[in-house]
Amino acid sequence: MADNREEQIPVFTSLSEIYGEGPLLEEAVRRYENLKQQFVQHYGRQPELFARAPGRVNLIGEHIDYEGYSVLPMAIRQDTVVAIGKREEEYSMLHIANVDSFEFKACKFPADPSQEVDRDNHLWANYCICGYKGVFEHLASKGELIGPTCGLNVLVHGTVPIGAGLSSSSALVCATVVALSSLFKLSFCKHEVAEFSCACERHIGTQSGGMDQAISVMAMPGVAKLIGFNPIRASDVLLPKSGSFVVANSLTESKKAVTASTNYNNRVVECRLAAMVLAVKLGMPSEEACTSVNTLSDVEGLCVKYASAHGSSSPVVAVEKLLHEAPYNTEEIEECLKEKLTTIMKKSPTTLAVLAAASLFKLYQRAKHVYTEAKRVHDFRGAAVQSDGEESVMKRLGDLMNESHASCSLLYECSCPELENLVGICRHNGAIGARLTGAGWGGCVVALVKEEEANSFISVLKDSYYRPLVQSGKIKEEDLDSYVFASKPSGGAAAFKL
Ligand code: NG1
Repeated sequence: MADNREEQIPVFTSLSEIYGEGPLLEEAVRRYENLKQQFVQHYGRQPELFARAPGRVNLIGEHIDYEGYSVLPMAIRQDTVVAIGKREEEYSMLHIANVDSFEFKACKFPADPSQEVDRDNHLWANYCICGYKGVFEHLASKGELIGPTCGLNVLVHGTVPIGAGLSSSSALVCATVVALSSLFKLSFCKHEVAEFSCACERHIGTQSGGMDQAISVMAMPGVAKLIGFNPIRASDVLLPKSGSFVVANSLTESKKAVTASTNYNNRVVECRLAAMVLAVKLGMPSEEACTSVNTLSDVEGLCVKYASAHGSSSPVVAVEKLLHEAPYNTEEIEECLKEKLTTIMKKSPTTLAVLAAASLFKLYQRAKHVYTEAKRVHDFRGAAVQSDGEESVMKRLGDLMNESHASCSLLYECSCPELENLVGICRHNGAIGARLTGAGWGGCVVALVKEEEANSFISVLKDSYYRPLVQSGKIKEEDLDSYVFASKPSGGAAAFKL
């Protein structure tokens, strides 16, 4: 199982290294040429280099990366490309523009890496500033500095759908980081880039796990990756040849950064509260629980020990016996922890925002999801490598995807009516398994289908989910291929000096 964590981010001189041959390469050549021309029009000179980072589809392992558990995504061919060059004038400014200048307006920022990311004014280019800060913060953490900053010209073109659970945000952060690293001639290993790209994306205000940045940087063509954390590592997972993963966009945008305190960060905080309460119930002094327990993986050992006394090896036993299903209110949790939640969390403004927005916390449900989903990831990987016939392997993978979806929907409550509808349509039309993918509350589903049925499956989805939206004028027929597509694992982030 190859682990490429020590490799450096590649710098290619030919697009074929990533885009292969044939129509995909031809499309890429046109796209990069257009990016170059627009860069010249915009900034009056050629870009010095390009960097690209792919989006991803997570096959299984949802909302568990920030709890320290392994996940199983693959990179998709849709990516974000950044063209970059140093400015010759106004060299204290970063100019950041997008080829899609209607949707994503051009922005200017000071070339000061210590600037704060403005969380109250959510701009698309804030993700570039996260990447910019990340490079300098990482260098500073290693005791290295790259001298005076310089002004930069940046032009972006992305094909990863926005707010669709395919990680357009991390593709932009990682592409920015790779572009800057190459421009400043910094040689970082893949795992370093994955770690600090994850840390710097948190400047946006979400308490992200590291899955998206890790797969964007460490992906290899043709394989999905089992990504582990602390430290980040990635091993290959070969998927059954007779299966195809189809991604379908529910077209409900999930605005993760804007809804963080009620959705994404809320779940991160609920998991932390569940972990602390479990720790105390399992005998840890409350003071220690409040200071040293952050994630459910921190208390898994205690839960497993408890389970073994009850004839099981599953941490879920502790959840079922020690937590109650009814939501907890703040007072009950504070009584258990013998401390005010606002005091425990005082150093984290994003957590305080969650506490201000919620009064009830579903500790039982969230913890049960995390522990069962963590196990499903390993079961999925185990099933994928089994040799007892592709049909039965695919059935097992599909069942695990369905179980994952049920858990996301019922226990983690990160689905929405459009995703439920789409998952139902997938299953009624031959999907062996189908589930929401990514953070949820909108975005995409991923369905496993037989390779030979993928095209007809996609046609049926177009007819049943998308065509009514075309007829009502909400979407255009010519965009359908970007909303529903079969995906093979693509390669990871790279720089190009063309
Ligand atoms: P998306 O789907 O890109 O919003 C988010 C997190 C992941 C992971 C998934 C849920 C970021 C950058 N990504 O992904 O780390 O927690 O949700 O599994 O926040």
